[in-house]
Amino acid sequence: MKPKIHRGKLTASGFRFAIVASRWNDFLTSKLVDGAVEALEGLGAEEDSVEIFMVPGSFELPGAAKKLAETGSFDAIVALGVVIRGETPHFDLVAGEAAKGVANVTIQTGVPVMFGVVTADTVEQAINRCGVKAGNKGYEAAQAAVETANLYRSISTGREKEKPQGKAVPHVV
Ligand code: INI
Repeated sequence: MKPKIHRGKLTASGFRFAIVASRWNDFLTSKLVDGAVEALEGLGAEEDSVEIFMVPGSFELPGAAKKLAETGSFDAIVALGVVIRGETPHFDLVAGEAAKGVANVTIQTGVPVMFGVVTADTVEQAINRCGVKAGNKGYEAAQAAVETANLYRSISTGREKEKPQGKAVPHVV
């Protein structure tokens, strides 16, 4: 048996994206936004297909993402923020709610929301994940958004479907 593998293409053309970003630790989140825009542009997103929405902190990301998902105007949403343990006694609450909330929005609305929130113990660690020196979680999250939007569209339209190969297995409901 050789099951068909479905993968989302890495092409952003023809899709619409929302970036929702937290203002907390702005010197770092702005780098995540830059990385996300660079990734979308590099993958062929059209000029007016990307919109950016700013929220006060990472805790507010899921609520804004839900509103955006409900508009039906976006194929994928990229949620960006930076939560640093050293800066807040409620690190676990903010980071946990952001992660849980973002996952819930995807499940409730069917619009994929990427978790591009850097959670770090120190500013130094956060800097390393925001593309100031090397990797950029915003860039990665935007790439994941493109891949997932493509996959979801192909699942919905069935465009990738081919004639079944080998023995057909009846599916009884
Ligand atoms: N929000 C962040 O995005 N990062 C943080 O590091 C942070 N700290 O340290 O507290 C933070 N707090 C604000 C929070 O996200 C909400 O905006 C606030 O609690 C109002 O709801």
